[in-house]
Amino acid sequence: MSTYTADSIKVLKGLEGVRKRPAMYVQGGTGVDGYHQLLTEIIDNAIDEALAGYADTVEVILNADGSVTVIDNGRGIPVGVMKKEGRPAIEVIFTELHAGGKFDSNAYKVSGGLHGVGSSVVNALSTFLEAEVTSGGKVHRIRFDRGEVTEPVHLIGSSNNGVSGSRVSFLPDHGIFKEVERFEYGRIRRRLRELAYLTGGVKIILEDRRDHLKREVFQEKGGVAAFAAHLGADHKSLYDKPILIKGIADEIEVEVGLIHTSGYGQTILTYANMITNRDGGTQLTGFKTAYTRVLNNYARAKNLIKKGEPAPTGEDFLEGIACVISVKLGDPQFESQAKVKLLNPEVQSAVQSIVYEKFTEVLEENPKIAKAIIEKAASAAKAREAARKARDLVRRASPLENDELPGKLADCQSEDPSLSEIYIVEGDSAGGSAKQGRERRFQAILPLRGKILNVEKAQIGKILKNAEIRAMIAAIGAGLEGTGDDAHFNLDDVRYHRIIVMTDADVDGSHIRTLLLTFFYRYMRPLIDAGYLYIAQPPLYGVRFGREKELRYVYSDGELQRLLKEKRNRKTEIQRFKGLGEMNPEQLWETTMNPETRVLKRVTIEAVLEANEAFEMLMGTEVPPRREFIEENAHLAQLDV
Ligand code: 1YM
Repeated sequence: MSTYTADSIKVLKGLEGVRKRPAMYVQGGTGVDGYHQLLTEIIDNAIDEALAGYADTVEVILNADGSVTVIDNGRGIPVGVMKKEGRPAIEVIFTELHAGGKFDSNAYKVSGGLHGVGSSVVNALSTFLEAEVTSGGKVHRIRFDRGEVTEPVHLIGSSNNGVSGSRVSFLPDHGIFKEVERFEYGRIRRRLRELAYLTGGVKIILEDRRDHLKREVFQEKGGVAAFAAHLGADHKSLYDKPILIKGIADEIEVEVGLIHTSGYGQTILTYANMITNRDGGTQLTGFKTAYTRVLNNYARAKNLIKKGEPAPTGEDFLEGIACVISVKLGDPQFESQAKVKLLNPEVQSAVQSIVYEKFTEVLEENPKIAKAIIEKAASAAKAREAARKARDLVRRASPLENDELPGKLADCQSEDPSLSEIYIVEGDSAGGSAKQGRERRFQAILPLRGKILNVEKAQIGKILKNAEIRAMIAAIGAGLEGTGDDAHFNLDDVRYHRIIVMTDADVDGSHIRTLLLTFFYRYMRPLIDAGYLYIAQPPLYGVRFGREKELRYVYSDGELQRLLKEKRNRKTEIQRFKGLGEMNPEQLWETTMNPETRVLKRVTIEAVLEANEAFEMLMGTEVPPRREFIEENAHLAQLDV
């Protein structure tokens, strides 16, 4: 047997293994996640070429036939025959498992999705894969079907204008990714936009040729600093330009972008080799240590904390920050397959020393910025003190953490949370109807009076004094999180596994619903993650037809139009329900509360980042688009938050 044949048998065996057990090679499995990871892998190869300095443009095209094309203007994937293998490099790259690392001359490879198994896995799991390489004035092409070479590398043309690059097209095998329909524009867009920030200047184009042509260009020369500004854009910033900290230590590239805003939350995104680490890790620890130390030193040296005032803690210094920490290194180690946390200890010291040195410089050179940050932290410290006192007060008056239930609550009889529901109802009169109409064995009612507090705009001390909020905390019975100190939200203590927000179907109702969702999002987030939060859907109209006057409930304007068309010939009576209070208890039960007939929308968080954006856009700013947005989106749940 010639080495060529022996090699190809080995290769086939390898790729066969991938097709037999795809989940072993693709971290996201054979669902939508895995499907998109194939694309991520090819995109990452193109991005690597850009980061190595050889390409400045990467293009992704979603083709009409469902396949995808990725193009870069780099050196071109090598097509020459490799002496040792006796085969063209490009063929080896797309057919040999683990080919990636062996040739990589890059200091690091950013691709993370397939833990380095790379291009050959994409090939094995695609009905076809085609690559065209332009380099040295020649254009070559190779094609594979389900991992097997069907057209070996051959010359297809010449190119005399000095351009070079790679173009890879493939169609994931739907016999393997059975339940996946197609590539999702939104998901790909999100990743490309993120990459545009993280690469700091690479031009990234996304084109969709499937339904109607759509094309977007992402290019962020401002890099992580622009990213931070974007994350903080919904609040007023405390100074003009975001701060950029950059450096290399111990062969680890560190980039931090940050800005301080008038908001009260903190948004910190952490990346290692462009992979997001949701739980941070050593890069985050290194940053926080240096950041706090620098600010403490500065405040002390310049006497910026007044005598008798509480000293800011690390968390106080982070109030209102929007920050992106990105590190690139040769051998990233993660806590789990999901790569949620970075472990490399050397990263902590690298980030710490770079942030310490550069951030000190920034403060020395910009005393106004330094003063703004420290004043903000001092006020956070005061608010924290006040909150602690308020919490103590609240505990004494009507303890958050004991069993005392609010007077307005009409509780259910069941004590089994998995069977119990609570309706949080706008207004006392609707609350009254709901109390009469409910099935008291498992349905509890908590009426709220008027508008609830906008928690985005209030400090925690004030939030905890608000009667409506205290009633919700006590009724739900699981505390709250995000208030610093020792406060926790404990999902196991939740008294109802269905928490149903029921507000009027008008602008005020949707505003109240938004305020409630914001509260839950900020302070009882695990409720949403667990799928316990719902929105009730009361009808908009009651319509009667003809002589027998049968009453039909209608839940949207579109439905009303359809119904009117359908029953055109019968002169009709339309009643618009302006508020829940206009329905009697029986009607409320029948339309909105009876588990057999009602429609509930579950509130989910698709992407934390987008939820954040949506909420901040809705709740955080002073700008007018907010009201417009609320009015247009009477049904917030449709936002997918
Ligand atoms: C659309 C996807 O894969 N571009 C790409 C890949 C490579 C190179 C350039 C490249 C890298 C190197 C030298 C090097 C790859 N090369 C290899 C291997 N775009 C896309 N552009 N010359 C060209 O890293 O030294 C693997 S990928 F293995 F040949 F080096």
